[in-house]
Amino acid sequence: MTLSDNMEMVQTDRSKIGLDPAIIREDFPILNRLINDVPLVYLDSAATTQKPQAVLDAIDYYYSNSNSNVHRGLHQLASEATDAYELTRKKIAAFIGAESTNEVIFTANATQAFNLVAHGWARRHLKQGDHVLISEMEHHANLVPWIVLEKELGIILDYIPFNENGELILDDLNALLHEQTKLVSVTQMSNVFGTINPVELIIEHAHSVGALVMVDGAQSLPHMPVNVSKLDVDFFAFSAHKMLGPTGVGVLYAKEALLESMNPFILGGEMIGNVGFHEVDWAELPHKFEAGTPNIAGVAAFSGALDYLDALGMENIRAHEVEILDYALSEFAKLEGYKLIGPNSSDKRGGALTFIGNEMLHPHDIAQVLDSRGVAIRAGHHCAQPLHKKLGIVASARASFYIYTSKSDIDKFIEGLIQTEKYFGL
Ligand code: C6P
Repeated sequence: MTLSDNMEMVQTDRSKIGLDPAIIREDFPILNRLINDVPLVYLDSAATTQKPQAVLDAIDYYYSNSNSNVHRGLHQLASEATDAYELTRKKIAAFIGAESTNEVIFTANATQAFNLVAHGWARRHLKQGDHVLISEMEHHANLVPWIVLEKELGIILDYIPFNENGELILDDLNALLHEQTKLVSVTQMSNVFGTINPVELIIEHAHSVGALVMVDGAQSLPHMPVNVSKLDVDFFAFSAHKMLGPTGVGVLYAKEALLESMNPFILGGEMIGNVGFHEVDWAELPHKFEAGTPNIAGVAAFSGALDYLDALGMENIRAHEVEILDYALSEFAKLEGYKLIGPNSSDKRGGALTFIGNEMLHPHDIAQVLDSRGVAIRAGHHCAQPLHKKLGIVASARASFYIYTSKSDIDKFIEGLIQTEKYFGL
């Protein structure tokens, strides 16, 4: 049996699971852990999701049976490793609705995908005075590369503002978009507010002035159906580790013609066509953008994650998270000492509940008390400092959900928040 066969087997097994968190949890060994002598309640899936046994097995299977380098060797192991690597590319193309596997570029993470566009596309095609439009709620991955280009290339960075509910203010979109706007780059789901942004509308408006659009799918793709061809998006970035896959694997989707027009970002082996002592040309797509030995085991194992998500169905995943979020929002609303950040209804929000306590209670303190009760949440600026600065705070606390999150997890989280206030005498 080859690694590819093993992946097909994984798919068959996963098709039986249904979307019952109690059953799903059985596939995630780490969820059996005790933290501080109590069962782990993992509410930090927006940072990274836990991995099902299928993905753990795939990593083990790859190293135990097919470990080799890709696209290089002529021996059996090299061809198995290459097949597994390329099979994942095919599955990703189908999962996101790309027209061709040439449009799926493996990177180390979503962050590297943004850097690839900033270096490979923007440095080649933008000049001083061109505008790039992003939003005030962007993660640093979709912010820092543009700030650097503003300083180095003289581009002008404009911002779509957000309102008091953490929603984008799109009334002035037509004024923000003009002939000098060459790129719009926005998140489909905020990692802080959880807001689901109307990227379809933004794409339509941006294209009408000739601007390209990059969408940050790091938080959206794991939680809802996305089809890049239907969206007509030009660039789309995401990370495998936020959707059951291993760390160290990300993807840049881009339309093929754009990739053809871009400079490679990382230079070296595998991405070349011909090299002389003083000249070089590039390999065909997608290899032009994949220099050096990639994370083969991670890519191969990501296949198992995609199968798992496919078997559950992305519509069902979204429906489950809406149910969990509705329950969490209604329980949270009964608490007096905490304030929700972002939209308060699940039709505008993904599976993340972000909040602050009163001024006596730092988000780090909340996270620490919850941790002592086995509840893992994230506290900090979540790599979105400008967003927090606009809110006049330095940090917030965030509980984020996924397919294995149950209402009983939410009960323990809410009980933890009540106990936190008692602990600090509030
Ligand atoms: N957000 C969070 O806890 P990387 O680190 O490259 O895999 O993903 C970057 C990234 C880009 N965009 C959005 C919207 C994100 O949420 C993230 C990662 C994590 O919110 C870690 S800061």
